Amino acid sequence: MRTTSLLKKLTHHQIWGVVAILLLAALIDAPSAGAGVIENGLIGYWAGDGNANDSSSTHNDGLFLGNANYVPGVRGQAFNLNFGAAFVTIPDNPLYTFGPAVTVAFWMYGQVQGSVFVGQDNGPGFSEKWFVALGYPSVGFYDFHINHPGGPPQYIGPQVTIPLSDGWNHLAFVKDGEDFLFYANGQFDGQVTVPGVTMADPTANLQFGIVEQCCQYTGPLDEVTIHSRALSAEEVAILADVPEPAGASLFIVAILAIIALRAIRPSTE
Ligand SMILES: [Ca+2]
Ligand SMILES: [Ca+2]
Repeated sequence: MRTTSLLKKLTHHQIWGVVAILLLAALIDAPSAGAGVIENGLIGYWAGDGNANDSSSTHNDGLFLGNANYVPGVRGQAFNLNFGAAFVTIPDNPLYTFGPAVTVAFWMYGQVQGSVFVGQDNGPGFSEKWFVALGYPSVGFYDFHINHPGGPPQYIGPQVTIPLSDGWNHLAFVKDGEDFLFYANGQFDGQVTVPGVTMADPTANLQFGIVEQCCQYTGPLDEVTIHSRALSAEEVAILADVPEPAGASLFIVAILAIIALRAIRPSTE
């Protein structure tokens, strides 16, 4: 065979050269541990990989209650909030007393409406609360809801114009002072300015999938991140970057290996 005859022609040095190039190629191609994560300002990161642990430096671990189970996610596993009473609950933390800026982002599934994904809610009516939602209370709109005792409740968000897929979608809700910016699948999808708005600081647990027994999101949720600053459009795009499938990585390594072998093929003398 051609490959066998080629290998016979290689010297020890050349074989070790090939090994070194293959290792280097694998190293370059391997996703880094922080792929898809922005560390700067990260105060909460729930990856949903078989537990409700917080992988950020805050380490504010939560609990997945009810009929909790996990399904394949965008990265590793995802929380499956699909069983009616299943939701994630995380103790309040001083770091959730946000300053003027905050970014809440996550992967959700399908084109759902009327769903609350992430929030803290002290109770009904004009209680202290905040949450991020889609299609609630208005179908087809984003909602960054903020409420302080005495109200009025603020439902902040433009119309969704970027079509969501039937599969995984990445959403990011950014508060940058009085400006609220909304992103779908890494793309900017509108902005609303609310003069004088201040972020709510509830004492209630942070929850995924439900607030006040209302507006439940009944689907998979993955890679929930909270940053204590406004992420840029470029950073949101990194969060929304879908990891390369392993097959594609192996393909790239194989191509590099073939190139390497051809490059050091001994000249016929
Ligand atoms: Ca995950
Ligand atoms: Ca609080």
